[in-house]
Amino acid sequence: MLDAKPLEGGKPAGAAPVAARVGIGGPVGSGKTALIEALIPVLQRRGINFAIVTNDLVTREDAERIRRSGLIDPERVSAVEAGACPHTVIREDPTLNIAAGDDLEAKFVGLELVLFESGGDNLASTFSLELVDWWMFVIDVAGGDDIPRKKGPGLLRCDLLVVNKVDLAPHVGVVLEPMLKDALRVRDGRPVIATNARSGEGVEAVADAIVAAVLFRA
Ligand SMILES: Nc1nc2c(ncn2[C@@H]2O[C@H](COP(=O)(O)OP(=O)(O)O)[C@@H](O)[C@H]2O)c(=O)[nH]1
Ligand SMILES: [Mg+2]
Repeated sequence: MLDAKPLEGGKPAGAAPVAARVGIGGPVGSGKTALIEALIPVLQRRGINFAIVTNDLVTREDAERIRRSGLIDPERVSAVEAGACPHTVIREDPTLNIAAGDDLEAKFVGLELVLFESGGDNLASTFSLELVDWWMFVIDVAGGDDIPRKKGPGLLRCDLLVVNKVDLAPHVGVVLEPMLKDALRVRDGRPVIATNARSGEGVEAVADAIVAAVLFRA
């Protein structure tokens, strides 16, 4: 993965067409991997040719979990070991992730989409647009209904904010509607989708958003 191919404007030299690249960031445990697991069958049903890159601090745990899930050809899942700072490899120096995406694209002809799961970070993590065309940020209801009001750059700047674990709201004393309203308000009305990655609630809407934003399909 370190022997990245020569890059021309972030794309592999001579390779066309280039798959759309979508980032999935957010705090540890918010449900990024669970959302990917829920998205896999939805994207497959829509006939989308896609692959996944995960980022963990010093392990390949998320990649192994997705590979073992039986939901997708394990060869379509790559792992980048992010080292100490997960945001470094999605923002300051995304070379390893770009190379992982390029490798997948070289391996799977006609690849249309690569999903990049960031290592869990804090509310400040954002993706470099050298790496992704579009990115979402996943927070969860159990993290507290004050999270949107804390306005981290990840939450504010992402193309889509996902508020996951809506099923847990009654158990953690959160009233969902005001939390979603706060999220929409701090984002000046840019998209917010509520999900339960375990039951699949809201996941079709996330797929719709990805498809409309980067695959330009209805
Ligand atoms: N109740 C509930 N649990 C969830 C949901 N999404 C994820 N989880 C659980 O939250 C934990 C962390 O999820 P994971 O996908 O590993 O988070 P990540 O660190 O952001 O990738 C796991 O135990 C998941 O099963 C959800 O929508 N509802
Ligand atoms: Mg994960």
